[in-house]
Amino acid sequence: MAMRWIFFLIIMPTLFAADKIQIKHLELKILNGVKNGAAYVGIYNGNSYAVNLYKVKVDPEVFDRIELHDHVPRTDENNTHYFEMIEIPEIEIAPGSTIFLQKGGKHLMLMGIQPAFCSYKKLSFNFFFRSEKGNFIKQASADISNKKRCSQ
Ligand SMILES: [Cu+2]
Repeated sequence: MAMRWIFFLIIMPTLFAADKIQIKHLELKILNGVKNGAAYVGIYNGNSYAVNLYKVKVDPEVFDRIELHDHVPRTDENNTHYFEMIEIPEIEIAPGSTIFLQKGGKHLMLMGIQPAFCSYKKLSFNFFFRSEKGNFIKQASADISNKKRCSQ
């Protein structure tokens, strides 16, 4: 009986944490003839504490890997301003707020699109979060039935 309660107390907080995360408008940008793609998404954190997205994996694995990216402003030797895309270790989402991973800002980079990409109509994305209440995973699916890339 005691064991059951210990199990309950350890597991339940992270289940609740996942329940209060909403993954919205997951959208892939995959162009013809390019090696990498991007994914845009809104993530709402309804918990009373911050959560950090630190990894995204796709099932089936049709990309070499998925990286978290940001655009940062830079200035070159001719004093020209430009944005550089860099990999970042994680993305924090404050309590009660939504973050939009989108073009020109933080985004998911789909590295190395494999030929197998064209064999599927749907992909399942697993978003890995850490928080003060433990780690958890949230899933969202992306419809990829409409792909110009694979039409020839
Ligand atoms: Cu990128």
